[in-house]
Amino acid sequence: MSHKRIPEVAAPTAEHHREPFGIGEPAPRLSWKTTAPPGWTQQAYQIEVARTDEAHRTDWVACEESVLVDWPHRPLTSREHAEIRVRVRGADGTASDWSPALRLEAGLLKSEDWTAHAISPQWQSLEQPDGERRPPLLRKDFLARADVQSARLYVTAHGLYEIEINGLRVGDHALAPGWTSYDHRLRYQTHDVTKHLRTGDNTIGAWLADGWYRGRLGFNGGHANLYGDRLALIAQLEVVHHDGTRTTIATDTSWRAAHGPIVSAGLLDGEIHDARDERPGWSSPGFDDSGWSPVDIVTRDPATLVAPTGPPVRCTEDIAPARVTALDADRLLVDFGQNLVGRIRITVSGPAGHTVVIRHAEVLQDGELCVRPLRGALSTDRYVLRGEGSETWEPRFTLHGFRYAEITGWRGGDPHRDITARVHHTDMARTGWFACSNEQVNRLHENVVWSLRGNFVDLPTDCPQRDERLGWTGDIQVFAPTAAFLYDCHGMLASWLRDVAAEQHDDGTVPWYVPEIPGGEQWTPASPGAGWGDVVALTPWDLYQASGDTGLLAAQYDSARRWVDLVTGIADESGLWNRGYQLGDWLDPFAPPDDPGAGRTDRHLIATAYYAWSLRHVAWTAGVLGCDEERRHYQELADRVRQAFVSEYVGPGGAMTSDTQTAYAVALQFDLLPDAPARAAAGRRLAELVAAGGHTIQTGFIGTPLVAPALSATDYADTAYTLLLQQECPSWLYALKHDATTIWERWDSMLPDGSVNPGEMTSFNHYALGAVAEWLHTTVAGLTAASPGYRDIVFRPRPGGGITWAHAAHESPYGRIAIRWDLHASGIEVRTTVPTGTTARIEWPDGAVTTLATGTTTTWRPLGPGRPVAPSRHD
Ligand code: RAM
Repeated sequence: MSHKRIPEVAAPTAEHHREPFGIGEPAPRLSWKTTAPPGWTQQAYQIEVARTDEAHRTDWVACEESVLVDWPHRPLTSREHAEIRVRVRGADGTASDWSPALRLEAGLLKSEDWTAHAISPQWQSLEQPDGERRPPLLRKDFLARADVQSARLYVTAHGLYEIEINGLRVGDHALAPGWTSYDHRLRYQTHDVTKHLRTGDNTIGAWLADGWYRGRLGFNGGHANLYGDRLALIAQLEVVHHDGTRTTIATDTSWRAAHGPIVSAGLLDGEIHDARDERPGWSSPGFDDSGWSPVDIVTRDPATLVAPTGPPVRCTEDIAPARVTALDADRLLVDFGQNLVGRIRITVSGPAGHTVVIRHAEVLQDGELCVRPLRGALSTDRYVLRGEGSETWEPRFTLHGFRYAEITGWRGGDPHRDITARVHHTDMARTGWFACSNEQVNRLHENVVWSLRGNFVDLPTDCPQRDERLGWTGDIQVFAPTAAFLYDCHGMLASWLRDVAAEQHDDGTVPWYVPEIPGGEQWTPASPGAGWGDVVALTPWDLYQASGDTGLLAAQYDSARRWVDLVTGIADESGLWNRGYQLGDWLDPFAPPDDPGAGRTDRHLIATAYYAWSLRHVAWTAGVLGCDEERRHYQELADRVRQAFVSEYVGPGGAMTSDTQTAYAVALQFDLLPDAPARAAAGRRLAELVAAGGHTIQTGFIGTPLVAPALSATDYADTAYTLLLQQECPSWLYALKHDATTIWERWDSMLPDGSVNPGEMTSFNHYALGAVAEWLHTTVAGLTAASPGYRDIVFRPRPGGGITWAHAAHESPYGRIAIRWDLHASGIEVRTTVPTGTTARIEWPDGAVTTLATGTTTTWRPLGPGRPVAPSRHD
């Protein structure tokens, strides 16, 4: 924190954009962060919107808010560029200077802006849907005048695309345009291509591939052509001249298509690239495309084209091999030391036609790749050499989940230099950090971060390696609070939640996963599932808590209501949701490996609990949105369901009908118990059950995120720590014995004897059980939001488990929040950082409260009772 007397404002941000270029909001809400002396508060702000034709400055607006403030001027029009600056004034009259500018640009905001047609190689009308379908290249030559002022490319595809102009790749997005509910919403991307153009002859070229649009997806063999059987490109290159006029080069029937060097590219199966078939110069002028084929126009309603609300998928890190073992003369086993999601780049040289085969796996068995957990995903890339010196290749249109690779036909030099794993995921800003004195807990936390990275690939997936990789609603429902602390995932999840709402069935049923694809008898047609469908009521609220974004609540409100209204229709007269198929406490370690839904907690107890909890959230949401009548309606229903829950599942003295950790944890955390004595009894029983279980885990997807918070909320934090620090199977730390670098799907994805769990659902990269990280942030380190967007902060450290210090930091909408506590022989020292614009306090383990000013403060409190608190020190 700065000691300057004058407040300083950083460049503002728009909506949740990390890169506000080609945005879809005509009136984006603005946020800014101020650094000011302790005690300073904003009383007024002024915003300047500089646009091409005018610079508008608002008057001083009397307002304390600095997060998601309404757009202050007339809405942006398509393609419009604006520069925004902010300044603020405090109660004492001190005003900041103008902030640095945010530069933003609108995309194409109206469907009439699109003149581009969706074009597809003509030959695709003759392709056999299940035959070999080689991905195409598309190209077009065009002329550019000398007076180019700027150029923009608006682009999307049926399938995946990569664009080149004059031989140069455009942008660095991977797997664009991403996976949305294509029939409702297809994202387009905007690129500044001014520098790609030159006066005179130019060429634009596109690679296309099957991707999610027509590639094979899903389990049990999966399905291809889920959205259509023809790939297509929609590209609109707009060149603005110095005199303000515009020339547009758009996809139409003048483009030409041919097969390229990619033989096949599947998200599950991998990519085959035959470099002998490359067409040098194909995306540059002067290339002879007379032998190329014509294209057809296919259908795409431009009204379904939407701008992204979150960042793209891209390569965020390169990882060199940690260990390389030669298995045979030309077969290498590469260990990257980290289970990750991405693809491998190789540099090789050898004769034309020689093939290098790269297979991927998360784990080894008997010194070889163990590919059984991949089920129907081949995850194999093949590169066929051109035969001309050193060749560097990386697949374009696939990603794999792996730590290990087997490379056959290796023809490279030093593998540590010539083999690289390229980590890919949605390129969100990191916003949360945690560390403590226990290295194992730190590794557990790192594993959570890695599982988040691997599964936030345009949509929140369950796993990144096998023939699944779906947007399972239950997984993100339990993980969203953790995710929203660690990364700024609002833009990405807001987009996905739009798709969830769009794919919600007419009766309100939320699909098990979104986008919804056929999934066999168990999942198709989807039926309402507690904990999964509840994503529509709970996750917007969780994101709102992290961001303060009421707009997201408003956008998802109907979807949330439709869900609870549906359940109200299914529940019995008393309010119990006691019928229908339920997954229960999925993957409870007591469930048989082949029946993960058969956990020990009554499935309908869980269903009714979730029903009440979602009703409560819908009532809160209605309250925030000012819908008072609905708030009352849902609150009354919530109270009724709570009563029904108590009569059905909670006996006299608080004993529950399911005597399980999950039952007690759910009842406590969803506030379903009648009174304080019942809560105390439930806490006691929960602690007894955890102790009786030898402090090993006895919970699945539903109970796991709740058990430690429920224990610490009822004064059994010590029990929670013992559970956290357990190393025997099943436990959070058990996986570390097997060198886990991500969170597993099953507590025992790897069995204690080192063999891979024989269950046919055994992922090593699944974030759901990592939701315990939320407890590390809020309770071990003690950083919590007491109001939406961290406008009010409570530091509530609860030391235990022999941990001598802990630290957490979060880049909140108001700025950086941090805590570090250290235990000393006689007391606890807490150093906190509180951003301008927020209030904060420390709630000590003994119940005392210290109010904090903004800035960085060190506070000390003795651990024994009755000793005075040392005064806080502000620095
Ligand atoms: C499996 C995965 C997924 C879970 C569903 C119910 O496919 O474990 O994470 O949500 O089942």
